[in-house]
Amino acid sequence: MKRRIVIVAFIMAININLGIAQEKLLSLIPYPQKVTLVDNDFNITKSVKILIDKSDKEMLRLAEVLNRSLAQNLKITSKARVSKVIEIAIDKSLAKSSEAYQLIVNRKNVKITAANYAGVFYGIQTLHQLVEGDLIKGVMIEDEPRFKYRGLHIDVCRHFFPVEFIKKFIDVMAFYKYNNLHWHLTEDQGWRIEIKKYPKLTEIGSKRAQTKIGHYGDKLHEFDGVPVEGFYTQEQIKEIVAYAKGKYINVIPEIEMPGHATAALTSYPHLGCKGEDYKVAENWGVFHTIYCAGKESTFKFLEDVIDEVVELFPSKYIHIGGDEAFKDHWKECLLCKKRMEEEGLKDFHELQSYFIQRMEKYINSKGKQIIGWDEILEGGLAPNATVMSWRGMKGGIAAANMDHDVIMTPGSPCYFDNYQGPKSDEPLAIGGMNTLEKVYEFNPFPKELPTEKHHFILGAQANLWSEYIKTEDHMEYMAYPRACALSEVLWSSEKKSSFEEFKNRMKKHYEFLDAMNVNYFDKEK
Ligand code: TNX
Repeated sequence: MKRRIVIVAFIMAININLGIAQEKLLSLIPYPQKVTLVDNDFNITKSVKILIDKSDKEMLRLAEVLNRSLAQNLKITSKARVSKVIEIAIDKSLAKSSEAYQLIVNRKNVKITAANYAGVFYGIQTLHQLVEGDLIKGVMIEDEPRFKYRGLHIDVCRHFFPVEFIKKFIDVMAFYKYNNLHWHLTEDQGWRIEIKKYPKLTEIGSKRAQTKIGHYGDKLHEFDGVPVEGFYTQEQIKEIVAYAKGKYINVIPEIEMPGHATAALTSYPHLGCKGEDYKVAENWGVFHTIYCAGKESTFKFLEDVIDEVVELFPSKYIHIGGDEAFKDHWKECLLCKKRMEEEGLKDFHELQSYFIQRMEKYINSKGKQIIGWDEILEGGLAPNATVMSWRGMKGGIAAANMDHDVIMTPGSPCYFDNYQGPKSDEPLAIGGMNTLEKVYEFNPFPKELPTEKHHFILGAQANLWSEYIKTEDHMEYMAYPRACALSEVLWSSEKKSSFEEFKNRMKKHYEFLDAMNVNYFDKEK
């Protein structure tokens, strides 16, 4: 009896291994949930047509997306009777997650079906990765993401990155099935979003005279004398938001408060407790400058800013920061103390919580939700807030246990501004060590969190803080291939492949990145 069990287990093991071994042949990232190989490839010839419902405008646009991703110019038809077709269609009966799709490739046809357009779009991304010359590998794929929030964050404040680069960044995100771009738009070192009511934010706040040379921990404080400036006009912001939408990526703006506000206070000094003596920061680290929580004018200003922001971003979420707010200026401010008395707040954490909750109420009244860094847990969490857990996973665990939504972005391994290889071989970075393997092995569900709370973990995100990232090439170098690994963490099944096997598939993806003219770190090269 025992022997039979052993034999059955052995045969099962062989089958499972063979299954995985077979899958290894396909260089797909993120790897789909279910792949079955079909010994029956599809040949793309000039006579192949794209079959769609032409009365459907979005499908027509997706047919063009398909043509572009296949580097083809195939005719688009609505006639079902043509012989060889690549069909893309909505099928409402596929009621899986809103981003699920099915992809079938055989000798005669290619067919992508999904209950929603996003699924069709993801099917097209997978199809793109299956093309070898004029051949598409025969497969049957059923796919849907493991997490509904799959994000990358980009800091355009410490260094500015132009519109064209943001679009290119979005292109690569879409290729790896990310669906949220967290756009960090305001900081001590620069305010990067045009606000019509407060023009000085960009006239003054988007410019700094120079930048500290070297690491901020260095004793020597030498500056390079090179001005850094730049901001996005509202027209450019709309352009980027629309561009991202076309790739099923939601753009979440971050307007930092109450700390990280030096550029705003340099533009409008009366909003700070001190009322004067601010300068757009030229160094890195955490600053003492903070919006005054005692003045009504601070809230009026921030509400006005939010009024313009909500018009520009259809995103359900507005990120309001909340991180690293030193309270020293509040402690010396009579108005802040008066506010605490009036509101019955017992410490400065509670004053920060008052600040965030007041802004949350305003943002909720606009039909939007706030996201804040995990410091917003201190002094009392705003009732409807989603928490971004960055100081490890503990903030996220606490928030999920309080039935709040969470996005995991722990410094290790989600801070892509950290080193990815030996320090001596790498360009200057902030510190840490987040290797590709560490990213690949990341599990956004912490062991300590009870399973019944897992649904509060919406997903995860990697952050690209740009203190030491000055160029587009360098930004891409820090992002890839780590963002490829994270895409698989976020999309593929928990029982995903081994890291060795992922690295194998990555070889083909270095070619994809080359084809997209994207720079990357590649230890193997
Ligand atoms: C912490 S993460 C910050 C950023 C820095 C980053 C550098 C967070 C909410 N605040 O201001 O750029 O570390 O890794």
